[in-house]
Amino acid sequence: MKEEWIQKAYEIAKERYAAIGIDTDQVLEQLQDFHLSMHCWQADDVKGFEVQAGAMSGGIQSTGDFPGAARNIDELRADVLKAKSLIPGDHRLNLHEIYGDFQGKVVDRDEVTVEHFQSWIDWAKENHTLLDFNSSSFSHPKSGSLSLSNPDEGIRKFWIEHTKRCRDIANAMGEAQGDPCIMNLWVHDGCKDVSVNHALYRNLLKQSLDEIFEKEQPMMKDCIEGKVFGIGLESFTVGSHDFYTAYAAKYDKILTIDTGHYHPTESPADKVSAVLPFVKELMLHVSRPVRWDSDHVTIMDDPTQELFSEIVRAGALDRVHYGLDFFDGSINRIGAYVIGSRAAQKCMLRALLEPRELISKYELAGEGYKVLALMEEQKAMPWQAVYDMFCLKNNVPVGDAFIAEIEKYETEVTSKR
Ligand code: RNT
Ligand code: ZN
Repeated sequence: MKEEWIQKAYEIAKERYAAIGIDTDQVLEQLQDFHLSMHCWQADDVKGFEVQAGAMSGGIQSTGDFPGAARNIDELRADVLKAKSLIPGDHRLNLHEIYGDFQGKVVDRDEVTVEHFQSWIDWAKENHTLLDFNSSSFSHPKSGSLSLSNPDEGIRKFWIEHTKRCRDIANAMGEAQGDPCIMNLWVHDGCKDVSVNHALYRNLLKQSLDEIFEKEQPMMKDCIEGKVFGIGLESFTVGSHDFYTAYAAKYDKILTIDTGHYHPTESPADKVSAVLPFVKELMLHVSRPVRWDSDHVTIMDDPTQELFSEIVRAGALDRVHYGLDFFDGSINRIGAYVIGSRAAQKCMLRALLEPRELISKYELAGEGYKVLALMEEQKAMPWQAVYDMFCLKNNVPVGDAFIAEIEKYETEVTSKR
């Protein structure tokens, strides 16, 4: 697209937004300060680099076998950098423990140390990227149905040890980068069928968490993620949304909201203002559930828009961490990163461009139709011209021009794997 057109369209958009009290130049600055935490696991369908890796388990599943998945750490790093080069702005990288640099050695989950992540820390520094982290309780012979809530003390202790070590690693990453590393804890624990031991499992999970969080770790932050159910664990989830909301509120943890982890008609966006009076910060796992927690690539759909709008409306921009969590193995994976990340950004941009003050004034004055009218008008405002300008300013392809770049990378790199 011609630069001149982008400039012209932006100037017109700027005037249109100014007329409703929105300064687009200022919004562009805010968007520059909006950092996604890109999940490393879209590049290889959540496989990771453990030498002893087995089949995927733990209630999650990646479907599709599009050629070109990253097979090792170098390929994954190259893919992430390629994706980043097509996404405007600076973004963090979110690693799972199974993506350590194990150097061809079997390192069990209760043996992992920061040395297995030193090359990531160095890579991140070289590439001006901040790291986030996750403990990994799935896809392991000891995953079973229950990990941190397992009545078998040996198994429980194994996962407690793993998670404690992960916190040490996250803290070391935070120290190295001079910015707290956000570590997410999600365990799949649950029951396939009816059970009379819900309380037992939840008490055990609480005890395990208490032990895990005992150690002060100043350069990392803990977040905890619940869900409705996992595959093969359909009847009961130990770490439900209620469980973790209560835990986060009581023990001052970050609550993770994964957009695929609620009942189909439940609104993740509505959680934002409901929990913010009680928890200091939120972590998002932006995804797209299609009929179940399918983790399709994020698009600009209504639930995603509403989620970002609710954060901006709540004045909570600085209390939220913006993780992505989709993994589609059926399409070009770099394409998946770029589409999903850009969609999340566009939703944030539209949220920032909303004339909140004006709409709120009408709402508080009881002028309901004006509220509705303005909300409807926003849908057709020229936000796209503002996003194009953002891409131009950040030196990344504008509009669908990224397709050609991905095609080239596919021909030259991923199709040869
Ligand atoms: C699973 C959770 C969890 C994982 C990643 C891989 O339902 O959403 O966040 O997707 O940790
Ligand atoms: Zn998630």
